[in-house]
Amino acid sequence: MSVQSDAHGAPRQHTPQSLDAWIDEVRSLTQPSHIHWCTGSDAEYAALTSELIARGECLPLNADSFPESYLYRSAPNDVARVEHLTFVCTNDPVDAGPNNHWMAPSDAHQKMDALFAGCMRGRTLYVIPYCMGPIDSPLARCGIEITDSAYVVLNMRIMTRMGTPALERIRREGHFVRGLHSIGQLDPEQRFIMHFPEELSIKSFGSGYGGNALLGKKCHALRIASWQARDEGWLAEHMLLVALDSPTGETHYVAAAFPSACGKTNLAMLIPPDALPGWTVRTIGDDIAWLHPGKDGRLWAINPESGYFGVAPGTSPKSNRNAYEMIRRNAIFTNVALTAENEPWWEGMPAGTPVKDWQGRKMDPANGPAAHPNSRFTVSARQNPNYAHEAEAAGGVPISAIIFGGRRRSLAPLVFEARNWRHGVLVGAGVASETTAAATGAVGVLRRDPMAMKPFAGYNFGDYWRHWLSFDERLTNPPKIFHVNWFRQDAQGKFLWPGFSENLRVLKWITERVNNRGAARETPIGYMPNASDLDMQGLDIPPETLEELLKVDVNAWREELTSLETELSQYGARLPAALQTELSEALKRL
Ligand code: GTP
Ligand code: SPV
Ligand code: MN
Repeated sequence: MSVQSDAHGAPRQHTPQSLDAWIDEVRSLTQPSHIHWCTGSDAEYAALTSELIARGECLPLNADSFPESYLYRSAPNDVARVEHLTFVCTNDPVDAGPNNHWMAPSDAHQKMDALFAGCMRGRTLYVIPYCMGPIDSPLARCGIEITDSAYVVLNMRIMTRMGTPALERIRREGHFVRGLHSIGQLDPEQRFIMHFPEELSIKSFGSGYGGNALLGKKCHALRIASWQARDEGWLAEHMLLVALDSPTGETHYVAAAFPSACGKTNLAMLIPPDALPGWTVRTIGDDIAWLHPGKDGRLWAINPESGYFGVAPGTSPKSNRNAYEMIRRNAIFTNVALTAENEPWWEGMPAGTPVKDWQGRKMDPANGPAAHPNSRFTVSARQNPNYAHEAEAAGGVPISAIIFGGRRRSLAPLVFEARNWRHGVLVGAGVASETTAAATGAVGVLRRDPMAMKPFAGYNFGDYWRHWLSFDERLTNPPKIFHVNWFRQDAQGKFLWPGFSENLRVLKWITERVNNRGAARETPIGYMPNASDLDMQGLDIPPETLEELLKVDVNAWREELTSLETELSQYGARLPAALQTELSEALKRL
């Protein structure tokens, strides 16, 4: 049978009645033994944790050093997002675009419903009502995830505003995004993540991990929301959101889009270096931002999430003391290693010795790293010592600057500023980055990742850029757009820039540019600081290294933009002419 009841195509309004009807349909399709409506209470969280522990699916960690924290090990074949199994199912394949895998909605429903048939026999079906964004915010949107994974419930409780208040809002508003998820048999051959943006629904089968399974996150808040945002005149982006308080008492709100595992959580939680006293960085969000044009002509942003699903490896008191402190209680660790003291461990940890690797095997370096490179912590944003109270603001925060960035060992300088909004859209469209362990597949391969949204844009990139360009008209006071790269390397593979705390030096220049104070030189790729325009006090970097970081290799950039032109041409008639014009002009400047 099919859980699809009315014709595909038109976006539907979900009435409270259709919520109950949908649950009924899913129940008869999946045949669970029990149904549990999640309230989001502490008692529910505790009961589910105990159940997982009793079944041996989850381990309590050292109660003294990591109170109320747990280790979860996923299936070894299920450790990251699976882009090759992720589909956007629109009636017209062109609407999904060359940037997405596509399947006809009717075929996809048939395929998925066959997998879902009877899949919850002997299992509990959890109904998770959740709200993406502050519960009282008009910019927030609700969804319901149905899942048979208690681990998903626990994570969704941390990552979203989950439970009774969300259900009340859904009953009141009468519409929500429908997400149906089952871990199935965790068989990679029977694993698909399907999106039906025209129906505002998601079906995910066969994975229990991260963005494949926590449907509020990438599936709803990016793929489905980006589609809704296009229709309604806003943007759903893979961006951190941060408040920068300067020594002179100004606050700037900045959004930054970097691809997966390229430094969003770390930048969002930056601890200022001692050499730059008086600065404070407060975190609004670390992964996703929803941006709306305000009546004042500025762009206003909320973080739809309420927790962090952060990369564990590399997190240490040295790289980020706040992140390290934040995860020492009430945290879920997934696929990290374990010490003899029953403490979590990963590569980059300053102390401790792993005795068991991420699969629970006796530690043996021959088996590779102790923690999986995409091992993660899940923790409430409120545990961040520098949590920004503005994260609860119903109307969001006004954005001064948008930063794009990627992980590039060569070419892209430390920082440059786009000439204007339209040029900034081209800069975003040109983002390229070396692949990371956040998705399955080869790591370290340079690929195009426009706006860090390659895996997450729920529609044709051509239409997406057209939508971005339209904000030139919608915003009378648009954010300035920048590009950064913390990942330049020398011939020996050593990073040229110290990164982490020291990135504040670049953010400082960006806020000066926003205030029309910072000095810059005009280059063929945009405005760039001279070495003397960056505040480098207390940081010992050889002048020739800094020069290398701020150099524009005109020949290499010409090749870069020529290859971008070839890539953009695949969008054919959907590619906005204005973007092509912008590119031609950029090439001419080179
Ligand atoms: P997702 O959650 O996958 O979207 O990742 P993210 O963009 O939030 O990345 P995160 O901040 O977790 O960083 C990923 C990896 O990059 C970690 O191993 C960090 O240690 C490393 N990293 C972050 N910032 C920097 C930096 O400024 N310089 C260098 N060299 N490495 C960094
Ligand atoms: C990412 O890959 O960008 C993440 C992790 O933030 S996941 O939730 O798996 O998408
Ligand atoms: Mn991410």
